[in-house]
Amino acid sequence: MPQRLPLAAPPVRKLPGSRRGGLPRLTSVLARRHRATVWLLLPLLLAAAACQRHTPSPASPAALSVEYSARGVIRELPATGARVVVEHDEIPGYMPKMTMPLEVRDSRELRELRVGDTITFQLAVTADSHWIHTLRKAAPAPIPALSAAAPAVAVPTQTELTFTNELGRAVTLEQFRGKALAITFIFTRCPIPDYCPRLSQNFAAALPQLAADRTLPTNWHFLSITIDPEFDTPAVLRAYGQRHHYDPAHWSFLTGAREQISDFAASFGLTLQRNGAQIDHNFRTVIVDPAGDVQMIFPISGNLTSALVTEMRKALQFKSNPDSPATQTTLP
Ligand SMILES: [Cu+2]
Repeated sequence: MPQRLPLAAPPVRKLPGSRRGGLPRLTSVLARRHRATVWLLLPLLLAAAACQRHTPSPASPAALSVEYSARGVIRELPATGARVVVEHDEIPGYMPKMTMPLEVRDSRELRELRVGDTITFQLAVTADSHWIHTLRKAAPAPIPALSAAAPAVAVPTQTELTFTNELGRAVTLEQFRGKALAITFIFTRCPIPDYCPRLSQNFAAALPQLAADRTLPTNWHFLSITIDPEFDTPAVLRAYGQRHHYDPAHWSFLTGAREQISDFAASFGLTLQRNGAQIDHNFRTVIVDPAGDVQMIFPISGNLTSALVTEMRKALQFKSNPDSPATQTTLP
């Protein structure tokens, strides 16, 4: 069974107000899985944070205890610094397959590499640190996307996930049921061109392509949800949308309670760390079909425009009515 769109916040933290309906049903494998990941990664994240405060000194050869050969796909490359996020295969004898930040001590090794590249590398582990070196590009990676074949999650029939859109109106995710959705998480102050600005450009470029296709049904919508809700008020979001020539009929910008948004984003594997006006974050663009099934999660930034258009077409043509073949053109 496919992963379903969690229309209500994962029950990690208490939200204000009452809870009704199916919300507790979302005591989901999904939420538990991500919490498990966070706990698993916590020592590494703390170590990474500690590393940013003082430059790690290269370990002396005597301190080197063990080296592993590994292979993985680059999921994030920092604009500066030398920490790379790699989704690596199992490293036998050391750790299972996972996505994690890894320190690269010689940042020149990152020069030729891009997000989505498959690499082989050496992982050096000493008693008190670990880093990677000898990064080599391997065979090209397939389209970078997480499989949506995650453990099944029941969709609550009631939702208390309420946002405010860029026009200042209250909206719930439930209102978008029956539409194919592309959901992404951004903040308007994000200064790194290849991060949030790129995600918004993806939507801005995909929107007219979908809108111009008269063979497509029109029950689709883009949602850009801010991870900086205190700053990104409806007015700020609206101005941001206008800068991206957004069409309110097909693209909404949502703000809301910070915890609720963080929890919702975390249910797709988005992690974020606030750092003054900046937010360190990874990327999730989620394609949801009209039935509420998560079809695809893109865990990267970069130019996803054509992949987005393709996935939205798929969601609309193949999944909006499972009994009907690809030619169906349901209009809302
Ligand atoms: Cu950003």
